[in-house]
Amino acid sequence: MLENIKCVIFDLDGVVVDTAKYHYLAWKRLAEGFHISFTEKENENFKGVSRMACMDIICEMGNLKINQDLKINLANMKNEWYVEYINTLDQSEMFDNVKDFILELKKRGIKIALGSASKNARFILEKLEIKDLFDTISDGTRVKNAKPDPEVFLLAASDLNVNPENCLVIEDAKSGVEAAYNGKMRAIGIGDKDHLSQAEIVYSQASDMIGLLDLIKK
Ligand code: B16
Ligand code: MG
Repeated sequence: MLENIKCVIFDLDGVVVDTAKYHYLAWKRLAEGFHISFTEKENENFKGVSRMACMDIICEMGNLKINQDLKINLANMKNEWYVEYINTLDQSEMFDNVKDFILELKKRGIKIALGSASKNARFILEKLEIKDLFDTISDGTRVKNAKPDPEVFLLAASDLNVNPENCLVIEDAKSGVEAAYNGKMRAIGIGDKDHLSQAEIVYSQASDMIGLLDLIKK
């Protein structure tokens, strides 16, 4: 049983929508411009990781010695491509059951928050036409410290005046699960059981989170 849950905090990429494939295409385009091979395997390390931290990984992979200004320009370029790719995003790309799950939680009086590293989170929620379902949006535009630092989740809890121990985080990234625990919150994982072994429950697919309705108690 998941008792005393007053707020559910959703990660975005990998939990609400599969934007990872678009991040992948944009990073791949940048990496291959520097003759760095970039496959879905490398992309796994980019999930839940902030844009500039991803840029640092690209530099390490290609042994690129470039200054901070150029790094920022390249990360901006990647973002322009990414935004171009997600420009046609719509509700059909949301994971199944997520909207119904949110609606049912709201009916039960449980607060809904977003806790995402992305600076494009609001744009994506607007595209998916679900922005208004969120009681607060804590994202990469509002925090300094990347997951596993709990800042993004603690900010959501403080926006809603809910104690961290009454928050349940749903995350697809290991660093996100760690961030939840670092913030004294509870955590559910979406993805690979071995990779997310710290989480209280791990569902292999986002659509399975609907099963939490039988377990969550306010
Ligand atoms: P942006 P999440 C994360 O979203 C993505 O998983 C990660 O791949 C991306 O680099 C990061 O957002 C920053 O995104 O470039 O749009 O600011 O999983 O925390 O919702
Ligand atoms: Mg994620």
